[in-house]
Amino acid sequence: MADDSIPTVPRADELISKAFAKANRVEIYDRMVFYAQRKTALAKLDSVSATISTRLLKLVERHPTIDRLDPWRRELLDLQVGNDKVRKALGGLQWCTEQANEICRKGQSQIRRSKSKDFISQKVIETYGRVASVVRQVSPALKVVERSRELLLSLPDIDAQLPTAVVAGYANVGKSALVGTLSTASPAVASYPFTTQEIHLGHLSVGRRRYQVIDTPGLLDRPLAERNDVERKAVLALTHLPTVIVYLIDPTGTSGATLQEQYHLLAAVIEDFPAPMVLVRSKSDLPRLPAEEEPPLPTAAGDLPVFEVSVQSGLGIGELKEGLVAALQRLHVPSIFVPPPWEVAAAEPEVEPDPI
Ligand SMILES: Nc1nc2c(ncn2[C@@H]2O[C@H](COP(=O)(O)OP(=O)(O)O)[C@@H](O)[C@H]2O)c(=O)[nH]1
Ligand SMILES: [Mg+2]
Repeated sequence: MADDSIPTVPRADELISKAFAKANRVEIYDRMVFYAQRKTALAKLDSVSATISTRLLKLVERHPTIDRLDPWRRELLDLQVGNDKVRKALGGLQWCTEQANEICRKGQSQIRRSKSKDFISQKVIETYGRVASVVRQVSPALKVVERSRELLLSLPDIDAQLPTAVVAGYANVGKSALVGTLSTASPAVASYPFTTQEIHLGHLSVGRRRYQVIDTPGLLDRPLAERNDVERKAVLALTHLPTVIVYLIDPTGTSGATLQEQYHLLAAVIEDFPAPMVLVRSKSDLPRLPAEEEPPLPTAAGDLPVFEVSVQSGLGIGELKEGLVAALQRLHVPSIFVPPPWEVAAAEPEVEPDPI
């Protein structure tokens, strides 16, 4: 997504010293010493306002508009930084460029009218001071934008418009093996915010269609009720993606989890996640319990399609792909996320900087 291009965010004092250092190198020649001094002073202030406004406006323009972010990223950004805070911070930076330009322009107009060398050097120093002060005022806003940038850049490279299979189930039931088999290339690993977990992101191509496959070790392996509030919201944010949950059941006993335990989690995942689901019984190349010794599926899972597969022998993988793709195609995928007009209005930059 476009967040690759969010430029690095300077600290207020860095921006100030960079702008002044650059302006201090400006020197305009004129045969008349006084005119040389006056033209140089005017050009220095041009340089200061250009450096500051270019840098700040680039930050504002290249930061994704919150209301155009896909709902998954928007939710995670809200959890991490607070979307209102980010909106205000961006508004604050915009305000700062306008103030800095205005201060320089006023300084210049007084310098233009002056015939005194002392007045001019005094005015340059005074204008620098006023510019530095408005930039310092947005120091908290710069920190907020930096946190927003860090979060957006750290997120896994998930395309919120692609139908996505999220693979869930106990540890060692065969999730990674299955995601590896379904994926065209080897899955990319990325950390998932607010959890200590990583997710593995692969792609499944069928004909010209592409789908995402996400392996979520540790995200969907225990009921959400056992997580803290932020973690729970971060995991639930996955349901903002067009998602089919693939729940793996290992009936061989080799994973270390009993069927009772796996069904208990299955019932919790069904309850926690409002997403269509397919069930997969893994490792079908291995011996399993006699059918009569298996506990019944949770009632809520009674009508779900079940696929018996073995990653080892390839058995059932073709059927699973077909069934999964059919479920993925039935998902409603918003073509482009377009915000309602009242959200656009609310996103208009504020006039004052955030006084945090
Ligand atoms: N025999 C057999 N072993 C499998 C199969 N799928 C996975 N395994 C093994 O089960 C273990 C756990 O698999 P893994 O994919 O890491 O499980 P995860 O923790 O759910 O990701 C590994 O040793 C795999 O080699 C299968 O279809 N057949
Ligand atoms: Mg795994």
